[in-house]
Amino acid sequence: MKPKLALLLAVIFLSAVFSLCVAPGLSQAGQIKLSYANFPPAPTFPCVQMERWKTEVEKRTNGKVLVNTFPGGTLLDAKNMMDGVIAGTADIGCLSMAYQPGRFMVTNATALPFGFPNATVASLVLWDLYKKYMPDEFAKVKVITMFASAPGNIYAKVPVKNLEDLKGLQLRASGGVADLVKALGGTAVGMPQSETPEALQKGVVKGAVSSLETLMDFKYAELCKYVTIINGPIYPFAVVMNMAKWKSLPKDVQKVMDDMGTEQAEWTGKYMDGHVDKSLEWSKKNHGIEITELSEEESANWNKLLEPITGKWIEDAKAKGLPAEQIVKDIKALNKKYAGK
Ligand code: DTR
Repeated sequence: MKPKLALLLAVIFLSAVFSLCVAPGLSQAGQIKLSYANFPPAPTFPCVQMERWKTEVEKRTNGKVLVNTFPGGTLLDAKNMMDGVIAGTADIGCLSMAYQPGRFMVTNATALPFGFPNATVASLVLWDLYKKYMPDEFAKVKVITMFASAPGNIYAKVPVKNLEDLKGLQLRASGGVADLVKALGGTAVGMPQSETPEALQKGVVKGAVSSLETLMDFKYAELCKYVTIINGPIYPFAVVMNMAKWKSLPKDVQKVMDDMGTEQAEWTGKYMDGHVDKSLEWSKKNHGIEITELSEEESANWNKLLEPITGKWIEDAKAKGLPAEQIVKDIKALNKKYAGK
């Protein structure tokens, strides 16, 4: 064999051996890979918090854990998130409890009209509530963290300045927010956030009630020029991990994740609150949205209509054997505690 050819063959052989044995060893020896599914598009806040968690976990475990993220419903979508994680289709998943209000009764109590001032406070309240009650509906998974959207407000293709404007108006809303729309005389159309852009485009709904960062992140401000500030209910979210996967993790990795629960809830709330402000600026500047603040009198009328909602939830929750009044009391007390900080 010619020396040049022999050298070439040796190089090919050695690089094959390196890539088969050594290279994977460098990046993968003992490395734990976790898949993390999310339902809305990558730039939206549930996915931004997912990327932040991924980065922090990878850093704090010194690369022992690698998290592969799947935004935009590419692995699991909004409605099969919980069951998909239980089944192990994804190791981790982020879900909005409002899309299955009967299933997540305790944590969805945070979507009653409590008047949370912002997402940071609501997220900390939700996380504490979960830790106190550890509700059965999460028994099959490990809960990594919880967080909330900012308070929901109305945005629509038509102005909503009073209850008359709201009568029969089709607004996209789920869970506790849907109860609010119904109580005010509007027509609530339930669907995940990820299906809302098409529904607005096609005119299936005339607007929606959700946190206002969506005006920018989903470009709703292009279609919905009218915003009515009601400081309505939040949407609660949970990040859950397949239980068998959790149990298979080394103790030091579990500790990193457990230590991040509260921090991640607060980080997400703060990110969300800052993002709402940016979104409003962007929407005013680029799409000339009109913002309506209700008069005190109008506001009082609206609030009266909302009063029965909590009573009805208490009845339903009691029928399911839950300490409903105590849960409501706890949420109010926690709201005070964190809002006062
Ligand atoms: N579950 C929610 C809350 C929400 C607010 N912003 C976003 C962005 C992406 C997904 C969900 C959300 C809702 O359905 O409105």
